[in-house]
Amino acid sequence: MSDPVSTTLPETEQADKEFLDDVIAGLHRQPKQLAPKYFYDEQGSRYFDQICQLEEYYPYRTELELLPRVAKELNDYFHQQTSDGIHVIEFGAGSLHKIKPLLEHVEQIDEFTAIDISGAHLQSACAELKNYFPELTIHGVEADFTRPFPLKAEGRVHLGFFPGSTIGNLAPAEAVEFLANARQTLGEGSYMLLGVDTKKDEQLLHQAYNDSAGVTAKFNKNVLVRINRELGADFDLDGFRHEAWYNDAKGRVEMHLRSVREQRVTLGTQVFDFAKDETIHTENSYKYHPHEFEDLAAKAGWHAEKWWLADNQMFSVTLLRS
Ligand code: AVJ
Repeated sequence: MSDPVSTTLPETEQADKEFLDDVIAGLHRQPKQLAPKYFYDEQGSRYFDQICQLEEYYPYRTELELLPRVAKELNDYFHQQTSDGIHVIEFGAGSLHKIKPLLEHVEQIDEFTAIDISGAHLQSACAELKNYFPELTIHGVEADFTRPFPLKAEGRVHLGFFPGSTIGNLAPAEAVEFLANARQTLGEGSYMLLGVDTKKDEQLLHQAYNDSAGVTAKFNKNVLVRINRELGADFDLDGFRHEAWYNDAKGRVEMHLRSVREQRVTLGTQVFDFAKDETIHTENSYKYHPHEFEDLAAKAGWHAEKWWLADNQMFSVTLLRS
């Protein structure tokens, strides 16, 4: 009899094997957990785009409104610093909406590398961007952005770009490690521009991750849909409920999938038992005051050169210098 796990697994695909290994390891942990990067298959990336259009989800729109002001100031700043061309490297680039204000206002940018785990989504986003900015050299790289990658030193300015508070998915120690790796990758004399969500009223945070249309719930559950489809598991989607809350002590929003009853889930030869009310922890979204983030970046060797706060203080952008 064939093993249902290995038959659905293309052996050549390293990434699929890692997905399987991570899921098994995560579901054997106590408490159970899954990494948020696994939300983003084709459907998951679409759900995330829908979240960004929600009234309750303030981070996307607040940052997008702040970025033109940031970009205009950056343009002046870089003209003072250098006459070289700027190569922007975006980590976890998604649908490439955030880069547009930078490309519109920072005149020295002539090259753009977008790294994202969702390959097909990235390719179409890159093609669309090329229509808007035909002069720009664009590279799309399908990869987990937390892995170090080689970047050729060509005597030009490297500007890392990490918008959307994606850094909030990492625990503070992991964020320091990521920032230190990015500093290594980008090299001496480089810069990094990050969008960071701020600490704020708990009610607003709660609403942002518990939207009334239920899109965030679908996004959260999509990881189970994906595990069923790609790895052949038998999660009953009605057996789990979306939950998100602000953990004040840790300064983060947590997302979980809570088992509505006692149940057993099978994945190939693996069996996972869930108690009633047991959760799978699927995401952390850390929030930082600008000065807290400055301290975090300093631990990775970066100097916070400038920072901007939205008028309503709901979101911040920080420029780091190596
Ligand atoms: C893309 C990680 C920044 O944490 O707000 C949105 C993902 N999760 N709604 C966030 C997310 C639930 C988002 N990040």
